[in-house]
Amino acid sequence: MKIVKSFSEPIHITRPLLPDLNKITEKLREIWKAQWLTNNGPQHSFFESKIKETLKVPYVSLFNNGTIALIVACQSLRISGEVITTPFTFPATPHVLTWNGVKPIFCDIDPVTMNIDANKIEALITPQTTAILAVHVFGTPCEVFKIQEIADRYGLKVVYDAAHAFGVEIGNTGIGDFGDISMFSFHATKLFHTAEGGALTFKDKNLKQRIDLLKNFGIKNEDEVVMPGINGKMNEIQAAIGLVVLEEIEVERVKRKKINEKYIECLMEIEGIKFLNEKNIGIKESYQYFVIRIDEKKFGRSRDYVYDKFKEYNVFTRKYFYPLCSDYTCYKHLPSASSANLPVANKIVKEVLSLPFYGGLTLNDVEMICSILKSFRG
Ligand code: T4K
Repeated sequence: MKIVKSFSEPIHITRPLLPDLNKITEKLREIWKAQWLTNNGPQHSFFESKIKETLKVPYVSLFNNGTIALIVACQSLRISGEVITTPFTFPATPHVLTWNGVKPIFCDIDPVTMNIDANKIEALITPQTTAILAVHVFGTPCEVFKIQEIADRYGLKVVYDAAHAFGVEIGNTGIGDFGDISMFSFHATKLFHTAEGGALTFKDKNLKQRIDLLKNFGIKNEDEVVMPGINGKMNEIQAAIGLVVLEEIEVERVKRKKINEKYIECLMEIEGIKFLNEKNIGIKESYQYFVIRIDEKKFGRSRDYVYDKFKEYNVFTRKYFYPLCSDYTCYKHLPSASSANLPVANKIVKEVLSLPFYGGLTLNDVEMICSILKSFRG
């Protein structure tokens, strides 16, 4: 039997893209010289224009993190009552609804993409529904055309949590160009980051002014505060990091594409292991996560067994997005949170495992991770 070795150093789920420190220092010098640290400084303005170009969207507003950005997105659209969303996501998604005084209504997910199942949205619409908050989970686009068609028919707003979808395109259209507003997260764990940070993208020119006011306490000028805003501003250091990281993003994407291919090559033959995004024709991918699904019956071991066992080999995988948001103590009382209402999500959440995925991982590391996984078969 082949001997499977452990890693000598811990292998994490991700590592941030860290550009040459000299490039960051150079930017910090510019900031120090300008004596301007936040509140719409020169780095921020330049970065905003760069992000607009990169994401191929008409309007952008930068934020200090993705969660605050999403809270402001809901405020700016005056979303109220009930919003249909997915239970298979990071806690931030339903929490922003609660912070807006809105009731999340959980909709089941698609068995392949793991995104909200567009075919199940309509049955959940009530007179209180004002919007759909969908997530491009792991960077896979939602059924944007079908969702828009439903929203138009019922007069609903569409907000996308595109936290994982930096640079994703459908055809030649930036993913942030769909729906009323999309939110991108620039957290350190994302393909593209500003340490912490985020952005909203949208098509409506009037929203630009409203969103920019909302993220700056509603201050219009020294004499007028026109709405109850919050502090959502991205600072100059975050913007500077973003400008430097942006220069390296395509190189990182190519590295991740190769790692993705290596994983598929090594895992293809294993019975009971499925991948996400096997065929995504016409889609430019984010390469944000590498996610597998483990069929316990066919693989002979459960996802939880694999997750625990990997640690013995110094490999730290993640069960994103377990537990389902519908199982949180703050949401499980909702009728839409019942497992009978969410059969696909409840099945998938026990199968998913995100494997280490970042540009610094070598192809040899990937082969080792896959050999370790193979050795777990029951
Ligand atoms: N919507 C969705 C769908 C999201 O996934 C997220 C965030 C949001 C909204 C909210 O956006 P932000 O407000 O965060 O901009 C991480 C991230 O903190 C979070 O941003 C992300 N989603 C989520 C999927 O992953 P944790 O709790 O898993 O992070 P943590 O600290 O356990 O880090 C994971 C691993 O990454 C570590 O084990 C090692 C590595 N790491 C992490 C950091 C922070 C590093 O190597 N260096 C670092 O600086 O949430």
